[in-house]
Amino acid sequence: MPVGEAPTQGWGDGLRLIATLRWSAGIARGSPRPCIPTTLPKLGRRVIVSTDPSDQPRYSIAAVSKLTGVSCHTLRVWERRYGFPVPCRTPSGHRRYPPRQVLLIAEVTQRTRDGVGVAQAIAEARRGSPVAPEPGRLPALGHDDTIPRLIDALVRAELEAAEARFGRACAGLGPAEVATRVIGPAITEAGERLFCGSCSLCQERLAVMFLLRKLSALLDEAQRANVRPVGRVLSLSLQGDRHEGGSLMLCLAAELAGWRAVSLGADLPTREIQHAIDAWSPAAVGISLTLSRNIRKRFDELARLRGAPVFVGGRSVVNYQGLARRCGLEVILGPAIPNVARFLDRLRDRPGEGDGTRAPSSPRAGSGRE
Ligand code: B12
Repeated sequence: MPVGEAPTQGWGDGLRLIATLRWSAGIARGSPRPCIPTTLPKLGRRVIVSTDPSDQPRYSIAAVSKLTGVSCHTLRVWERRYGFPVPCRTPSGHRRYPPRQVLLIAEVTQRTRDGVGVAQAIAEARRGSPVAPEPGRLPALGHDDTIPRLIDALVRAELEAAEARFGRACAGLGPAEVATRVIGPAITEAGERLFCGSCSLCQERLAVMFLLRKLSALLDEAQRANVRPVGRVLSLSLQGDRHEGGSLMLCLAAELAGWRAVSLGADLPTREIQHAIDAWSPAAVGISLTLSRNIRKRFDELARLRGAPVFVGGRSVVNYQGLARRCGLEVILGPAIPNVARFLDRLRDRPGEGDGTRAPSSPRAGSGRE
């Protein structure tokens, strides 16, 4: 893709902003990627990205939250607790973050996902140098070049090489680790390459499809090993959301925890969830939320479901926790593995559940609005 010619979609641009800033701030790990768009659409407007990324506070807390995936609440807590990030204030007192702060927040988030503690990651961001993960916490394999080399092979469609690299990356890892330390980060890497223009859509698709197949294979294996499941858990993503990765992760998490995951795939109309509950009496329904489009409408629909507790998680849930809870949904934050297992363990201990029998047949509590 020529420099400056951006795809038109919203959040891809956010990621590209971060990639751009990483490049222009000169703090990228490894070699800079060939993506230096000069204009970016931001929340519907075109804005010029300065060559000095530390200037011009322009992003509201909500925009930063959407760009980085860190909730507004967490940004305020970090500010209070660690003195980071340090936004400017408008005359009316609203926070405004300069692009460089957005980059640093994204760096901190990435490092925490890699197993570094928040305080440490913030100290590192301030110093501009990486630190080792806390002892006992597993880093993503992305610290070395295993994941990038796997994606290199995939975007070149060298499938035998990709198989070999995937096999090496997974050596000695259990299924949960393969999913969380290899497949998840590799899908993210492929997505980042697309959005910063260093690979094309067909290359990203090839890589993502390869990795989703690996995730499905792990799921098959986990299902075969799980011979006496505790109860059924439905897994899906909602109508309008075609992302399957989160719901497959959810299935894997459930199977590894001893439950039978019934995968209903992506883009499922809510009325079908009700049919599935009526037909198969699951102990719970798990929903992976990647997009926040129409989220209020969807939550209102979910509030009317009867017959099984509904839990939601995924990247879009973070800013809609209150609304979700008011709609009677259970909110699970963080990665599907291990958090789904923790939730299901608690569910097993509730009377009348965990054996596939139904929860009380009442609608979910108040479908309030945010
Ligand atoms: C692959 C992909 C696609 C593929 C999906 C193919 C498929 N068969 O699944 C396709 C091409 C269809 C696609 C389309 C679009 N995509 Co897309 N896509 C991605 C990509 C690259 C990977 C998503 C993925 O599978 N990740 C792997 C899974 C395992 O990770 P995950 O979903 O984050 O799940 C983790 C956690 O969130 C959590 N989790 C997930 N679910 C649950 C549930 C529970 C209960 C719990 C506890 C935890 C949990 O656990 C997982 C880790 O263990 C991401 C970029 C990225 N870096 O992630 C963009 C991304 C998700 N897509 C995005 C967008 C904007 C789109 C499009 C709108 C683009 C467009 N303009 O067309 C469309 C929307 C289409 C639609 N209607 O759904 C944005 C979403 C931003 C947002 N939240 O608003 C992203 C983040 C890219 C970006 N940075 O801009 N996409």
